[in-house]
Amino acid sequence: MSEMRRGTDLGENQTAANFVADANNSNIKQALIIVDIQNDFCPGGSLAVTGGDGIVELTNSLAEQFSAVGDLVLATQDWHPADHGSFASQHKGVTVGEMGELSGLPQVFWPDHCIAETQGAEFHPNLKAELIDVVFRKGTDRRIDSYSGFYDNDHASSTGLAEFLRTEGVTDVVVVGLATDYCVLATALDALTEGFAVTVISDACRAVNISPDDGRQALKRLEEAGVQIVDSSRFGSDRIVS
Ligand code: VGL
Ligand code: ZN
Repeated sequence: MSEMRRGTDLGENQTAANFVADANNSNIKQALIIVDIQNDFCPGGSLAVTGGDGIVELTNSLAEQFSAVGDLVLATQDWHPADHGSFASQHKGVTVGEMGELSGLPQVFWPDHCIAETQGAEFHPNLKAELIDVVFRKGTDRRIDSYSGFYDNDHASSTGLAEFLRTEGVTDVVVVGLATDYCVLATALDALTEGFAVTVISDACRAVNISPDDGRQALKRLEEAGVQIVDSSRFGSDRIVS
């Protein structure tokens, strides 16, 4: 597998154009995973991430690049029942942002958000949804939270994303979206565990930052785990980097 993935390393002297060419001329098959770019995570939403809408244009241009060369564009969608156990509103005396436990796991209690079939759960209106090949919904079981696009937080139930990627012959995934410190983090870590080569495009993500450094810490954790963290200026078919 490591042989197959060598071309994913964007070396010092390699151009981003080469990177894309390599990806298209070898056994590497890439998929873009757009994590939770939904109204509730954008300004005006119930769990608004600062600047959450600021990644939409960059995400669209990445999706266009992937789509143009026949690579898959996938998205995850946080999709909760109205009585989801991660909502502070479901627990007596619990306030938003407080830590507690859900299904025996540590849990941050959130404002009600991304309730299935509501406007808050819809993708940001400027996200080019027509470029998305398949959407994977998560967080549908009220008893447990699901930050990762692959598994619930207890890893007991799968969304089918890993199986789908393998069926499609995908070797490398590129992750962008909201939020860096929760769903991007969990999705990228699970992707690694599932054996994919993983890149996170840092400027195409935004963090909740309950603590001001959470986003930065998440990227550090990802890098230490083996995820390639890159800026979009070093990732793209139409840019030359030195
Ligand atoms: C998310 C908190 C709760 C996320 C989802 O998409 O990062 N964060 N639900
Ligand atoms: Zn959620």
